[in-house]
Amino acid sequence: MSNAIAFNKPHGWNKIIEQFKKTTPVLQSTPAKLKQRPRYQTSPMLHQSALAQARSAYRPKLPASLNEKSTAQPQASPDAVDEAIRAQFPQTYGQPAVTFAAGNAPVPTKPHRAGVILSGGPAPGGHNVIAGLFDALKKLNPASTVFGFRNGPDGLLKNDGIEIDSALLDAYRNTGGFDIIGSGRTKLESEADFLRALETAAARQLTALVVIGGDDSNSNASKLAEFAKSRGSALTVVGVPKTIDGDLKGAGIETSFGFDTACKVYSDLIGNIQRDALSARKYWHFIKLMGRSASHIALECALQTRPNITLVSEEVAAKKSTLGGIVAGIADTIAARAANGEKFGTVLIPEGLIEFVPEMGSLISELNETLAHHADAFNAIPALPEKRAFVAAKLQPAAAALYKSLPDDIANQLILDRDPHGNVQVARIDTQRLLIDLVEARLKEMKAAGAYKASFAPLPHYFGYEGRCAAPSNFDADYCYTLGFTAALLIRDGLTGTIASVRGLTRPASEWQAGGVPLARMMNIERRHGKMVPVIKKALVELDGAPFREFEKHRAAWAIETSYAFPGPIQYFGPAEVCDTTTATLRLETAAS
Ligand code: FBP
Repeated sequence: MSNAIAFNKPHGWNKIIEQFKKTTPVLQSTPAKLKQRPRYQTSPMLHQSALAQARSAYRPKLPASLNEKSTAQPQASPDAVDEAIRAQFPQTYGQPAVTFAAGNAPVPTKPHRAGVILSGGPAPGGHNVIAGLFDALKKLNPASTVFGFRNGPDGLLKNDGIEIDSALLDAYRNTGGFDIIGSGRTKLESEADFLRALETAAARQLTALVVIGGDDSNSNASKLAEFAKSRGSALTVVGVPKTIDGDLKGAGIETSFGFDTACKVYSDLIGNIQRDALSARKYWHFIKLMGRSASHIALECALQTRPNITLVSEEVAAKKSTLGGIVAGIADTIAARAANGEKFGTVLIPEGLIEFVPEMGSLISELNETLAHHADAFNAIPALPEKRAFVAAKLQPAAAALYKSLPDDIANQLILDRDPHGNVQVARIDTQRLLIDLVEARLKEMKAAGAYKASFAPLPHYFGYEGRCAAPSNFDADYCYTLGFTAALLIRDGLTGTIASVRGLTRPASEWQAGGVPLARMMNIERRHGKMVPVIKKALVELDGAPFREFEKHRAAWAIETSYAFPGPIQYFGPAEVCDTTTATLRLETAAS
């Protein structure tokens, strides 16, 4: 067994780096700059509660077939071949998916130096992915090391990070958050980024890179793997499916980590609010839930808590619903409940709703265009009402009418809250307040027409950050540790361009099946910023899928009757049916498959 790491292939990294340094002066000075950087400080360990102390001793469960002796069994490849994707991923597309089966002999493994990145928004369990990776690599060869890049892909590009040792890691086992090394949203997507990444890998003598991220980060991990391989690099790039949004799934990925915990936290809060609504009997709670695009979180929380109304963005888009239609539907339910003496209720609103309402989508793209083309004139106008009037005058009549019908604060948000590319920041729009204002106006009209007699006392809420860094549920703690352990075996076997996959997740953890799926197989060609590019398709809520159909069966009754469920807080200690059961989404999808 050789400890040497081979970087000296004829077309290997050294050559790439030398070439790149010649053309990119900034890189030549990177090492000197790095020396001046202060040492990375980890979060101070503040007071640890009794629960946190007990939780740090939790030993995540692993599948019985998964340990350092497990061997990779290739799976049959699907018959259908996507030629367009294969052409873009000639090195990694044809690889088989693998499942790890129990083995009984140690597998000789060279010491690995694995880099790890946490990419995008935090999700509960990220620290356990690193713990699983670290523990497995050490079991495979105690001389292996794990290097964490700070603040996401940026750390890789800047060669900024720390070696993760067991003392550091032990303070983070089973905790929420990504703070062990931080996360970030820098994208690793251009050829220059990939060259820079390979330079860092060479400088750190990395044999592997683990990218813990969502659909975009894993798409880019796939491209980096392909790029590295096509240039003779031995770097093994492995992905891990992360996002509370639950929209990275398919092709052997049953769910992304973090979705389980985040939905349980939000459902606990919604249940508490519903108990309050039922007690005080006077408020309508409009609750926006995170999930940038897909409505999986809202749908899962609906299945857990049975609120009166849940909007599902994908259905809104499919039915081409208008804002007016959505508002009328909510107002009618409020009136019907009031007629039954129930002047209270709950409405769940997915964060991405606005973009899925076709007329709002058109308005937003017209606003983006207008603001881009008339930036100077717009910026020169001092007062907000005039700014709104200026913009409205430039819109097509339908978009202008919709824009003028919006409450002032939302109309202001649409023109002021813009991202670095100048686009409207749709996720920041207070949809819960927008709906409250519009519903209030509609109820006034209904009152005037004698169709509604009660009073309406609405309260807005937004749940997102409350759940993203929660201490992982047992499910996420176990799933993440298993994903990390699996990533280590994929590294051991040099399976670059694969994503760690764990299947059978509704069964006890001991029965889960771990393996890897080629990332290129999850790709499809999509238009992004005017160009056709290969990306992992975002998994939106399927209207013919089992979770939505289950919701559809009950929603009419939940709207009028009061059928609230109160799931309560996540339990970490107790019987498996209380502590380890995962989401309704996963259970329903699995039962239907
Ligand atoms: P990821 O897809 O990166 O996991 O992020 C999920 C998310 O929590 C979304 O639900 C939300 O829209 C977004 O992050 C908010 O992130 P930020 O605070 O960076 O705007």
